[in-house]
Amino acid sequence: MTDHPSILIVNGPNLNMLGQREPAIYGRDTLADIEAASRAKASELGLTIEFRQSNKEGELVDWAQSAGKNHAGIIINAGGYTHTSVALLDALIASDLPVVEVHLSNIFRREEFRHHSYISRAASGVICGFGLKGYLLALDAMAQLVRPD
Ligand code: CA2
Repeated sequence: MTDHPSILIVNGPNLNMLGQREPAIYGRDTLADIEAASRAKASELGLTIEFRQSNKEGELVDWAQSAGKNHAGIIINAGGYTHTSVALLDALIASDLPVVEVHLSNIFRREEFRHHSYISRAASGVICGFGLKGYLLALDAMAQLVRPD
């Protein structure tokens, strides 16, 4: 784990539909495309990743709670739960791991209710508005957090 730290990349509700609807907001990349690009980027950075998606809040909470057993950091796009979930915030804080929050869209150019993220209080930083590239930027940031030079 110290040689190639493992990063848990968590995707929340509806992100499994990427590429099928709303391309004007979320682009044409599928979640599988994001996973493949993240895997390649992680390998360049000397990291490994585990890439997951769930539509269930409790499952996201479970993953955050147990992440510390096998992972050195968490990158999370919590989807709609970003704007609603105190439970996910609590679990991310309890993980005691570095967290980078990512969003495909620029949530600040969108509806007012998307401007607030509950989970940002657990995050070292937030990246939004760069589509798939945001996940790669998050990995760059995470590499620094888990292995500062
Ligand atoms: O911009 C992001 O990455 C979001 O986390 C995406 C969430 C949204 O609720 C957040 O405010 C911002 C929604 C993901 C839904 O993804 C879809 C993909 C294709 C079709 C419909 C929804």
